[in-house]
Amino acid sequence: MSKTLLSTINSPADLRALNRDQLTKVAQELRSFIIDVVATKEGHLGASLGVVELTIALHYCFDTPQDLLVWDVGHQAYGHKILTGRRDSFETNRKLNGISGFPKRAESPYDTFGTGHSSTSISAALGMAISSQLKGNFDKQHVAVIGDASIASGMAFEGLNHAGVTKANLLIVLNDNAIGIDPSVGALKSYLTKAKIGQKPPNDNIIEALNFHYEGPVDGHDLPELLKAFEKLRSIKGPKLLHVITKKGKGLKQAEEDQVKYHAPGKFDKTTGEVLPKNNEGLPPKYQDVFGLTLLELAEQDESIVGITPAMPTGSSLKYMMQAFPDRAFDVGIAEQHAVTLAAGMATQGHKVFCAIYSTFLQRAYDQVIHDVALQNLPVIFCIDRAGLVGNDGATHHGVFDLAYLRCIPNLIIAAPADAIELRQLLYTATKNLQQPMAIRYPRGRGKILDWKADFKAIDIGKGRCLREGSELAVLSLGSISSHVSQSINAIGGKFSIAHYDLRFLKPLDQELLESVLEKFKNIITIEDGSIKGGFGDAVLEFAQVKNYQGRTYKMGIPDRFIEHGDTEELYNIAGISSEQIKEKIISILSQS
Ligand SMILES: Cc1ncc(C[n+]2csc(CCOP(=O)(O)OP(=O)(O)O)c2C)c(N)n1
Repeated sequence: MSKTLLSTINSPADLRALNRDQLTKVAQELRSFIIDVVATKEGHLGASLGVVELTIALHYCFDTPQDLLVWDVGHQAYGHKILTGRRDSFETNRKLNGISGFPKRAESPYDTFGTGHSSTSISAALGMAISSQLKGNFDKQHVAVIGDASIASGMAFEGLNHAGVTKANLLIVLNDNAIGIDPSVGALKSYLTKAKIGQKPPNDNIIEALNFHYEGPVDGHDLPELLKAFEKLRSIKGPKLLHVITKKGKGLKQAEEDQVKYHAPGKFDKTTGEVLPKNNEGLPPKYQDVFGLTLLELAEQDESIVGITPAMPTGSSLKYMMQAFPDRAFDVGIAEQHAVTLAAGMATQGHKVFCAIYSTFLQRAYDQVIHDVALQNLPVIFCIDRAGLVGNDGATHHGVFDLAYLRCIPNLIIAAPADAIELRQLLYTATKNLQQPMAIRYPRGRGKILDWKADFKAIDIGKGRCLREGSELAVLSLGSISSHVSQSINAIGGKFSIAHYDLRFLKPLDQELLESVLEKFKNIITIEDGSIKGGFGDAVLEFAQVKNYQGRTYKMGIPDRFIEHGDTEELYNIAGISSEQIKEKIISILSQS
C-alpha cells in the first residue's frame, strides 16, 4: 500500500511543504484517521470532523507555533493534535497517561492555551495579542477558533467588547455549525443563521458594530476558499472575525444526521458508522436520568416547578421536562452565570426553580450563587451533576471542588445523596416549603439501585443515617462514595467492628449524630469524593475540635493536586479513595490500635 500523506506529516512544517492540491487528500486522510481511532477508543467525534478543513487551512496559512492558535473548549482539536506531532499517540487520547482530550500547554507547544470549559479563547488570544504588542511584535498572529454556541456566552462577549477597542492583532474564527452539544439557542443564533455563504448577515452587522473587520461567511469545507480568506486576513491589522459555516460530523453520514448522538458516540463501527449496541438492559439508571425523570414527575404534580440548564439538556436529562413542558424548562445556552441569576429572578416570583448544572461548570457562576441566590436567601435548587471524578474528560471537568467552594456560603443547604433513591427523595424534599437555597450533588454514571422509583418521602434536612453499627471505628461518608465504603467494610468481613454513617448533608451537619459518634468511637475516618481541603472531612474535624474530641481522626478525599484523565476507577485509585484503599486504611488504623 502506498504511504499516506498524513503519515508523512509530523508537524505543521511538513504540512506547509505540501502543495495546495494535496491538501484535499490530507483532509480525507485526516478525517478517516479520526474516525478509525475514535470508533474504538471513544471520545468527541462530531466537532473534530466538522473542522478538518479549517484545521488544515489554519496550520497551512499561519506559522504555528510562532503564530498562536487557541481552540475554544478544545473538544474539536483532534485534527490539530494529529497534525502537530501527536498522530502516533492519538490512540492514547483520554486514556490514563495518554494525551489529553483537550489542548494542554504541558503537552505541546502548539497547544497555546489549556481549555475544556468554553468561551475562554477570545480573552486568552486577546491577552496574547496585547502582550505581543507590548513586546513590540506587531507581526505575530493570534487566532481564536470559537463555536457559535460558545461565542454566545458572557465571557466571549466580554472579550469581544474589549478587543473591539484595541489594535490587537487578533483573528477570531467563528465556527458556525448551529449546534453545541444540543442545538444552539438564543437570539444570536437566529441572527447568525440569517447569514448564508457569500452573503453577510443583513443590516447592521453586529460584529462590525463592535469595530471588528468581518469576513465571510465562507464554506468551512472548501479548502481553497479558506486559504484565500486566511491569506487576506493575515495582512489586515487589528481585530477581525472570519465567519465560517461548517457541518458538525462532516464526512460520516450518521454523525451529520444525528449530531447530538455523535457528539461523543462511544464505540461505533467505523465502516457503517453505526454506534455499537450497548446492552443497558437490567442496569441501574444513570443519576442524571433519576434527576430528569423525577423532576418530570414532580413537575407534573406541581406547576410552580421550573427547570433551567445552561446548554446541557441531553447531558443533564432536563430534556425530559423540556419535551413535556417546553414553557417551563429552559435551555439558556452556555451561560452558567445567567442560568443562576435567571433562577434567582424566578425564585423571587415564587417559582420552584431547579437549576441543573455540572459541578465543574458551576464554578463559573460562583458569584451568582453567593450574591444573587444565597445572600437573598432565595430557595433555588441547584442540581449539581457530574460531582466527583468524571473520568476521561480529565482535570478540566472533574467535579471535585464544589463541596469546598459551597460550604463557606451562608444560607445554603448542601446535600449529597448516597444512592438513586436518596436523590429522588431529596428532589422531592426540595419541593416542600423550601425556605432557602439548596444544592444537591450527584455523580456521573449509574448508581447501584435498579428499583429506584420509591414512593416520595421527605427527608429531614440536616439528618444523616447509620448504615451499619459497629464499635471500633466509624466511617463517615458523604454522597455516592458510600458504596465504596460499604464494599470495603464487607471485604474486611467480621475481623473488626466497623460502623458506617451516611451524613447526607454537608450543611447543616447532623450535629446530634456526630456528637454521638464522637462519644462512642476512638477512631473516625471521613471519606468524600471532593477535595480534601475544605470539604466534608474538614467540616467534621472543625466540629470535633469544638467538641474537644480526643480520639484519632483521618480524612480521605481528593488530594490537593489536579487529577488527570483516565477511567474513573483508575482515577479513584490515583486519588487514593478506591474501595481497596479505604479497606487498607481501615485495617492499618485498627491494626495499630
Ligand atoms: C463553561 C462550559 N459550559 C458547558 C460546556 C459543555 N460543552 C462542551 S462543548 C459544548 C458545545 C460547544 O458548542 P460550540 O461552541 O458551538 O462548538 P462546536 O461543538 O460546534 O465546535 C458544551 C455546551 C463547557 N465545555 N464549558
